Amino acid sequence: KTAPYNMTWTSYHRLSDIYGYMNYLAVTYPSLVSLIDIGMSYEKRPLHVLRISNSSSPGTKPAIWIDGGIHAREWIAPAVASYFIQQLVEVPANAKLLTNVDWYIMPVMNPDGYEYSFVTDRLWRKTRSLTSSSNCRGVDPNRNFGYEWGGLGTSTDPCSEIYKGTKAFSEPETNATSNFILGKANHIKLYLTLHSYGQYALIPWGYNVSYPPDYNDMFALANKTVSKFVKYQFSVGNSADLLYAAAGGSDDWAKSVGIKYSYTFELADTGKYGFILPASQILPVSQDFFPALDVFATEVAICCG
Ligand code: PAY
Ligand code: ZN
Repeated sequence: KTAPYNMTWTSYHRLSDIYGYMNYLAVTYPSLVSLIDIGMSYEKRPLHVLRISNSSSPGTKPAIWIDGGIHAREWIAPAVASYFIQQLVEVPANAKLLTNVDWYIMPVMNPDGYEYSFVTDRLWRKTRSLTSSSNCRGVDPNRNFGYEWGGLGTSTDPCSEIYKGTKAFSEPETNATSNFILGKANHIKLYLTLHSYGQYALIPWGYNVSYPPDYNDMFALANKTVSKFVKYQFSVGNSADLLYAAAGGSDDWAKSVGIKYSYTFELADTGKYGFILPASQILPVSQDFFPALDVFATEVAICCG
């Protein structure tokens, strides 16, 4: 008997396979999973979020948000996010992760870019919206969020890889995502965005080398989390310190709207393959990371339950 979906974690999958799997789960486990359409991309692809909750009234427990695929070419991120979905929903031993928290997982925040990176340009990073330059498309979604928008590490040039867009949330993808999160801002206590590569756990602020007042709490939790990792060693620190200043990132915005824990995790590797991480590493990367979810869920239940 073959599965009624095409998803695996041994190769990278097109959007239709990832969405097909999310849809399958929503139909198969209606008491646990809801497929939420939060809007449309520039090219009119649906923006799918999966809510995983064993609660009869979701919204009463604290929640954890995880997204991937803000950047098109970082294929490991949607693969890992969809692995988390699979583990949380389909592995009974992981049901304990649903006891104290609800999960919102958006594996592909930038579906137009993701598809474009399969079909046309493997190293595409941005969205696919038209710009004022007829030769250059797309905005860097991770420079398009509305906190300190347009600051350091951003560009006004539509041809730049770090083009910030014409205004904060100019992109339908960042606009829909931020509106959805804002609507749940009382419940979401941890925001995690998956990128690659570098093996870093990055902590706000990213717009400048400066630290939120509860930076130490964020640092302690990130450290506890990465100490679970066996195969892939991560460095933990402030974004602007460890990498570079970059304003308009989703993590800064999430922190700015009051989500206590907000992180950008740069997944494997440290540069050998970079964005072109072999599919044979999807499972090792995902399995190494998965125990982090328990660390996060435990802390969120304590801090904010
Ligand atoms: O929080 O400072 C932050 C985000 C930094 C990321 C960004 O530039 O948006 C870092 C890059 C990313 O994942 O997009 C790192 C990769 C390797 C890149 O494209 O340079
Ligand atoms: Zn990225």
